[in-house]
Amino acid sequence: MRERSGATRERVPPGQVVTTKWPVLHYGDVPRVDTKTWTFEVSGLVERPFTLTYDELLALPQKTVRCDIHCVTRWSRLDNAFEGVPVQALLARAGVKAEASYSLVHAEQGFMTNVPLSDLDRPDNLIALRWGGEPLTPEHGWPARLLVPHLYFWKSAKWARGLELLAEDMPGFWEQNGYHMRGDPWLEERYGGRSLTQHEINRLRNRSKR
Ligand SMILES: Nc1nc2c(c(=O)[nH]1)N[C@H]1C(S)=C(S)[C@@H](COP(=O)(O)O)O[C@H]1N2
Ligand SMILES: [Mo]
Repeated sequence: MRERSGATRERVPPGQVVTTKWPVLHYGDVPRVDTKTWTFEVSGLVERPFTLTYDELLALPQKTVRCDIHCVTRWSRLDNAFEGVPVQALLARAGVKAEASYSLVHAEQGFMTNVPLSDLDRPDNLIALRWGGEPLTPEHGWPARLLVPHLYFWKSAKWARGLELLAEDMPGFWEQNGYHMRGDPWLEERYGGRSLTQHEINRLRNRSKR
């Protein structure tokens, strides 16, 4: 942890502490991934759903995003250089339908996180493949993770496998366990209240598929 200069303070949301390390945080085990069978799917309320192989994803135009990341457990890491495929390029290719207003990001082992479409459809969001010029390490999400740098980092699903566009909001894994549905670090949208029951989750899932 470092002392904060004035300039740093302006970049660090309330209640956060800067770290120069990059902690590893996730539920469950680091999945084993075989890039020969790996796919990335864009589905749900889109005109042209599609599935990419790993090689097809790698062949798409990529860009570098320099950003700060903010974990809800109160660490922030400044000046990260992620490289990957812009989420907006995938959304444009799929053709998001007018009814879509939310998304669920799907990852290995059934992990999900929900992101409103207005937060997903932003130029700094990536399907990130590299960090600091090197491929992501397995514990940080190799081969591909979502990057949504303006929201708390739990929305940046590691080991991402797809985006599903939905009409209604549907809580993902951490959100079902009480994390906020949106997660803006500048508004300290950390926890949204109580955890949901399985019955409530099933009801929401049926509604969002309508
Ligand atoms: N698949 C998956 N992605 C995940 C998580 C998880 O449990 N599973 N945890 C989230 C949380 S809570 C955080 S803070 C970040 C941590 O990313 P890092 O380990 O690369 O720092 O990953 C997010 N992405
Ligand atoms: Mo987190």
